[in-house]
Amino acid sequence: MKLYDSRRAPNPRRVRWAMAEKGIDDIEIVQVDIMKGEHRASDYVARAGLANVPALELDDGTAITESIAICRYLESLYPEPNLFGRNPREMAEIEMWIRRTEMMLATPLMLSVRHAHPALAALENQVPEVAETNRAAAVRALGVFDRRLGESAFIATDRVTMADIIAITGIDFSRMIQFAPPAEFTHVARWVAAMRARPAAAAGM
Ligand SMILES: N[C@@H](CCC(=O)N[C@@H](CS)C(=O)NCC(=O)O)C(=O)O
Repeated sequence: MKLYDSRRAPNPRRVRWAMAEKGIDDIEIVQVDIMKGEHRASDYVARAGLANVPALELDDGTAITESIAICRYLESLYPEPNLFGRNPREMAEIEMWIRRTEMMLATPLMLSVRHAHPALAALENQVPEVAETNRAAAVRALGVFDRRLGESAFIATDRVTMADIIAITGIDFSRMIQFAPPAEFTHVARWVAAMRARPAAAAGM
């Protein structure tokens, strides 16, 4: 298998983080420089199916190009430590928090960076209002996560799951625009520190 990766991008980092949690070190990593437009080259798009990273190319040539789908595939090959749930209830709860972290937090943070950071004008037709609206949406979402983290060690349950990886990689990416969760969200602050202290946090920094 080959993982098409881009070091500074947040979505490939989700996969590297999940691989690090699971101790997976036998996948070839191929760097794709999105700032140079390598992901838009016709041979890459033909392989991956989309001008996006990450992409996991299987030995039979199949490409999986969504970060969460890649992580699910890896979980089926390397079930422990478990990131997606071990029984129906856990699987549903983790899926709920995966969707919330992606839609309420990671996507707004990604849009606020893409529409505000000067370097990303190469990839995005930047609209300042989009950056501001999404930054405010991310702050509102952090209020929801703060309440949740007041009652749970990690976002979905009492251990790290894919939901935590999605959230922290989004938050870390937003440091590019000097974004930080507001200090009033003390439970988020405790969880951010715990996530950043994990050995897997080194994946992609
Ligand atoms: N939903 C996809 C998103 C993939 C994505 O947007 N990747 C970014 C890098 S983090 C990308 O390839 N951007 C290229 C571009 O915007 O041209 C996933 O989770 O894998």
